[in-house]
Amino acid sequence: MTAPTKKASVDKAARRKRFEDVFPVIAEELLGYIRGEGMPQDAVEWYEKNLYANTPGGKLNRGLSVVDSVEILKGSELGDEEYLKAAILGWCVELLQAYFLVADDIMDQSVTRRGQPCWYRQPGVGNIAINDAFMLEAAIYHLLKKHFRQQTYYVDLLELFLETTFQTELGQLIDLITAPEDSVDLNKFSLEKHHLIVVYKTAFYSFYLPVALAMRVVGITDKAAYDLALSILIPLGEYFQVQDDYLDCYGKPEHIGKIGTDILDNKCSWNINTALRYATPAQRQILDDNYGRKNPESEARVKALFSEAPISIPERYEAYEAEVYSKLQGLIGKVEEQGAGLKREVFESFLGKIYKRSK
Ligand code: GPP
Ligand code: MG
Ligand code: MG
Ligand code: MG
Repeated sequence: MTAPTKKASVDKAARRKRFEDVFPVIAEELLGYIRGEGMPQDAVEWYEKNLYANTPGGKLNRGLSVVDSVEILKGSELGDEEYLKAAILGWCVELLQAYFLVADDIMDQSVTRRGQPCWYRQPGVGNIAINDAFMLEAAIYHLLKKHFRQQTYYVDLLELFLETTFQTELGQLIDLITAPEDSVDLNKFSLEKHHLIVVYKTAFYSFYLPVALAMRVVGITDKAAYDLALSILIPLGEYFQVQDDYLDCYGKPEHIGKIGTDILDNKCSWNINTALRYATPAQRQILDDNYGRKNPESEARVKALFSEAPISIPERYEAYEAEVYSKLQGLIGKVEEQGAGLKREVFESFLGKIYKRSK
């Protein structure tokens, strides 16, 4: 992949801006609705703060991918009305993400998100964040009904959101129960377990959902096309979550906007599974004694060990990234010959958004 040209990065900023400009329209619809229900002013203001603090402000890869995929699959620029429809669906994916992150940060006891204190840690929020997460999710179905009720594919959109939500919750469940806070047992971890966790907790909603929504919008109904999309987007999503796991330890908080908690939280992450595979018996003992312990000294000991030979996480990550990139290129290269009406650019565009990311 070559470095983006100046024009490409200007285009990228303009695309992002156009998408971001739709958010206030959506927020106003939601706020107008609750005002119309006679909700008091402080409730309207609370929902407004919740929506703005948690929905925009991220990388927007998922939301932008809906718009980009609709455009690529249609093969022409979108008119204003078509653009708005695609962008609303994109924002629905971002609302789903906001809902998950608000809840995930409570469950993971995280400290910061997107460079700010996590929502549940903001003054006066606390446990109300649980209800706020539900209200971010509810926004999705309100918007879908308002804007897509008349479309023949309305039920398909509903099913996509509902099914991927269930899949993500299953992933979150196995993520959490594989990482009990009070009993660390590294024998419970494996790269196979990790694969299952990340496919369910991340890949379906972050990768398959945006593309499948776009496919519905442009009228693709053939099941084979959805299966083909899934066969590429699931490994792409797995790669993305491996990056997330790696950056939890090796990313800079000022880049990733959050402080990693995976070691303290006893998470079945890519780093620990890779470390377990290559650790010497002495290193394994250090991991057994320090991983998942709620103190900064143990966390620092594990972090240091991750970089030591023969564990060497940074080198192994670099090798993994090169290998998975060429495997994904191979899969993407064969998309059009399958004759399912898909275009390889949909997947190239998504891969381009995440390849070698540092945030
Ligand atoms: C990412 O895990 C997965 C999610 C955010 C899905 C959460 C699902 C729910 C049903 C709440 P992560 O904890 O590694 O993400 P991060 O590193 O961003 O905290
Ligand atoms: Mg989590
Ligand atoms: Mg988390
Ligand atoms: Mg993480």
